[in-house]
Amino acid sequence: MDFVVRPKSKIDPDEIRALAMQVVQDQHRLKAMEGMERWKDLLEQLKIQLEPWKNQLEQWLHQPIEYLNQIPPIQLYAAIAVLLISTLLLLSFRLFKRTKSNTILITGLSGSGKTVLFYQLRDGSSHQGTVTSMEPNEGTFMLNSESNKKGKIKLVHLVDVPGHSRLQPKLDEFLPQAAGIVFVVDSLEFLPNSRLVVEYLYDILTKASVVKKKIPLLICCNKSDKVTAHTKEFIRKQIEKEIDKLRASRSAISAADISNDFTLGVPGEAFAFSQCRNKVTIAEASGLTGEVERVGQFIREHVKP
Ligand SMILES: Nc1nc2c(ncn2[C@@H]2O[C@H](COP(=O)(O)OP(=O)(O)OP(=O)(O)O)[C@@H](O)[C@H]2O)c(=O)[nH]1
Ligand SMILES: [Mg+2]
Repeated sequence: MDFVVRPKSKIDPDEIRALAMQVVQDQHRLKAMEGMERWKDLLEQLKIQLEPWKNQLEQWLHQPIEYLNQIPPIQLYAAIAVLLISTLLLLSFRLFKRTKSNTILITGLSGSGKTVLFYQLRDGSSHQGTVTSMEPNEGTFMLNSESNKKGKIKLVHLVDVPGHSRLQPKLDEFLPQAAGIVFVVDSLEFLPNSRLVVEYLYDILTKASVVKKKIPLLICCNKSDKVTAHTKEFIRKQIEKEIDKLRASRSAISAADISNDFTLGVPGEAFAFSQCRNKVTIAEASGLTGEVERVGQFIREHVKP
């Protein structure tokens, strides 16, 4: 059998492949360079277009810089300080305004009529037959007396804190956000409960959270619909007298367990509500019959529309 021996090719395939690769790479590089050239041209054009603007800006800035250089440094620093302080004041004022609370707390002994008052303010009805509250009753709403008013009215967040002695500490949870306190007193059963009423009121009026923030308080002499109800003047005098006595006994045992954050009144003078750091006012009302105008007024005074 004859075999044809082919002569070995002089063309090396690897060399050809390498050459082809080289050509492709060169083409890519050429394209990239062309692209870059185009960008460079564009940037150049932009630079030329922006040149007049740059000159104009320099001209504008030149005058104020010259002017600033002429002002003595002290005057300049003073002007900057005034600007900074007024900006800070403006910001803090806006912040303060935004965080102004709309919370009003209704508190007082059990059975004084807080829950009836709460519903009267909300719905204009008394929800007869309420039972002793075991939980704070709260809601955010428009006062019923203002339901016909037009325009923007700020909603009120009302919290009725139960008067049961075990639940009274709940008040502390709400005090930090309070814009005002309505302290409800049963004007019918005032005398038999006066000691308890005064102790609770005294504790509230001496709390740091109340004194420091000067939270206004309204003593609401409730159940004024009954003829046997005591007048607000009688109740005010009686409470002031009782606070006077309580103050003396509390300061005598100040080293003992009962400790109040602040003391009330002026030492050596008979106690009067006018001596309190926070504003204390007194009004008559009847949650049952809907005579709650003074309470509504107090709320609006401290929750601005
Ligand atoms: N005559 C009269 N009775 C009222 C008035 N307000 C409330 N009452 C009555 O007093 C009782 C107690 O009322 P509530 O509103 O439940 O008392 P509260 O203060 O919420 O009591 P606690 O939830 O236990 O803290 C109820 O029988 C009411 O009908 C009022 O203005 N006049
Ligand atoms: Mg209640």
